[in-house]
Amino acid sequence: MNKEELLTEYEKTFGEKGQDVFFSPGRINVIGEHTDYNGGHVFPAAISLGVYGVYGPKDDKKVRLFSGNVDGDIVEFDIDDTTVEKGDRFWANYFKGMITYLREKYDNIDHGFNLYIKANLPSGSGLSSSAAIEMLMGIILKGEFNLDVDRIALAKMGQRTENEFVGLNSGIMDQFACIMGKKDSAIFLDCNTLKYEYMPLALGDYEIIIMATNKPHTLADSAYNDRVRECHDALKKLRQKLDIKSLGELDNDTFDEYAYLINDETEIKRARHAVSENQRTLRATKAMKGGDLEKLGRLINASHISLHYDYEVTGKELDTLAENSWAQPGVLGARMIGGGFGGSAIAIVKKSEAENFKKNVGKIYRDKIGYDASFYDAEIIDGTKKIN
Ligand code: GAF
Repeated sequence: MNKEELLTEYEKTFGEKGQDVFFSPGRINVIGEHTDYNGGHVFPAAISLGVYGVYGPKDDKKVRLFSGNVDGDIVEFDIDDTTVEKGDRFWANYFKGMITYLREKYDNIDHGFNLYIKANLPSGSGLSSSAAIEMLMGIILKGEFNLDVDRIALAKMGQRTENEFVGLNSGIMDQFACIMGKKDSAIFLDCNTLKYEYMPLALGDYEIIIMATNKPHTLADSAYNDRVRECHDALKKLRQKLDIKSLGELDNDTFDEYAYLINDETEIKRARHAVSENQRTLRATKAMKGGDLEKLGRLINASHISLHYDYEVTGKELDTLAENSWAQPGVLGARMIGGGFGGSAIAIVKKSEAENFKKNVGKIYRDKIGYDASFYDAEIIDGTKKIN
């Protein structure tokens, strides 16, 4: 959608003219899955699929939200209302959390607004529409009220919104990627220290293809929180003998030597993934820097294997996409991304094979799963910003 169309939609919805238009990207993650809340590394990038927002300030204290993607009414609440929303209004929590945490710090947020949002990425696609929305809200309020808040602080508030308003005990990767994204680069982020480095996604003759499973409903949130708890419990047991704060501090050999302390099959598998995935991420970014794309591809495949067998967050839709990608000509690597259970996968595919790839994997997926996957060639872009 272009800016004019979005402004027209705003006017139709609220009966007056909107002031500014923003875009907040979703994200992919090259490698480093379920490592963020384990104090490990991630390697995500912001993409050209995300959420638009049209903003208009109001004199009263009401926030009025309308989503062009959801079949529903305007959701309205007061800026000082901090209750968690349930049912049909649940999606307002992504905004409410951000407003609440910003108002805790800045007392000049004294009036409400109208906001029309429209996503060009499918919800539930595992491409972080929720983080995109949180960061959209953060950047809009930062601009409107001239807040002296930096982007990383906004990412932290987004994570807190997930944890406390949405009930997902997520790490910081998604918000960080959406708001700190840089054109044509991925972000190599240490989630323990929040030190980061931009690395050009120099893929030469290859491109990243996003594959959305379109799986309708998952119970991803409760299974996600189970994984967080299992890793936490494993860490507690390892700390009887190891002086560590997170699983991300361990290398594979040390984990191997001390895993006996965990003494629980599920927790051993979860922690083994957290440790090995972090180590893979370190190796993958080295491979990327050294231009060894084949190695990067193998590590991406290994990530999927570990997410399948040790972390058990893939499922038949994501496995069908990844495993059949591996078998296609011109593919360096493929894996699920995000929380898992549904959502999306990525494949690194030779540009000249891309159309063939989509056709072949698309057909296998439809035959096996019974409905279509969607394929996207997204661009890697800058983080959340106003559209001029
Ligand atoms: C979801 C979470 F929101 C992230 O914090 C991250 O843990 C990811 O799953 C898995 O790597 O997107």
